[in-house]
Amino acid sequence: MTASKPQPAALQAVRVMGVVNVTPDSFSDGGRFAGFDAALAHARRLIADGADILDIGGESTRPGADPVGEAEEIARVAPLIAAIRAESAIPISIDTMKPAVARAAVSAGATLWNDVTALRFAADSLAVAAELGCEVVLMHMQGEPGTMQVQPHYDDVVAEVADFLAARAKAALAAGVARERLWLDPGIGFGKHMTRHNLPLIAGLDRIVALGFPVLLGASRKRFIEALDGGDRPADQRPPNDRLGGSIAAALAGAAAGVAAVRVHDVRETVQALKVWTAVAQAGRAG
Ligand code: HH2
Repeated sequence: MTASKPQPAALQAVRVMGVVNVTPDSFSDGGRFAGFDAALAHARRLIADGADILDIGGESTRPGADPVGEAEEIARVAPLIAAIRAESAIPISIDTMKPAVARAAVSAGATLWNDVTALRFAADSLAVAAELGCEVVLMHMQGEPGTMQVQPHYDDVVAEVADFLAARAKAALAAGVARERLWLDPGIGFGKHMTRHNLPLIAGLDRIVALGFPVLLGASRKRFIEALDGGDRPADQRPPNDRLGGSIAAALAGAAAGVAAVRVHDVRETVQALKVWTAVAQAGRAG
């Protein structure tokens, strides 16, 4: 009699979150979808391309971006969320630090609050998240968006990011956010040296996954890719939308580490890459 082969745990499907920036100045697609019609058309495109979640943002987080007032940010995102919700059941996430914007977005149909400040921006962020009852992404950032890339420092980047995220999850739970509604995100590019911090973080994603919450990875089109593949081209010939290969490589590294979702600009290509990666991984397990 042969011993039965141990059955590996089933592979978890990685969800694809498509980015819809309704901003004039986002780092990779600023201005392209700033108007309502263009943004709605882009959202439809991402749904058709296979997105599992849409992340709607009305304020850029890149260093040097113009701050946006609450009313303006709501005017950018709420009608768009309502229009998408009217025609699709796709989960919608709101990318904002402001509780009032999250509140308006949830009223319009969003079910996830993606906060790059991990509910630290306003005194009532934690309480509003608990009250809204939506899912929440807690993201790690060292410093503030305007200055975060000025000499970020860590002794052990993976340990420090993991400790921060665990502490913020504890704070959210204590404030009344349900455990099953929490996500964690290491915040690639947010107060991180392009290669010295972002690469070990991607390599160490399994330690963030081990905290026991779904993990979101946002590496799409970020500058560390250009740091690895800038070549000799002058800066004006290295646009962020020339980082597709690197973005997909990072998404697959996330899949291998067990992340629950990847936040990407290029949905179609990422969906295809994940399908092939998953099929190969499954074939390897079955064989
Ligand atoms: N990255 C950006 C914005 N929001 N949210 C999470 N949870 N994780 C990320 O990595 C993340 C995020 C930056 O990308 P983008 O939206 O394209 O640019 P901008 O902030 O300039 O609008």
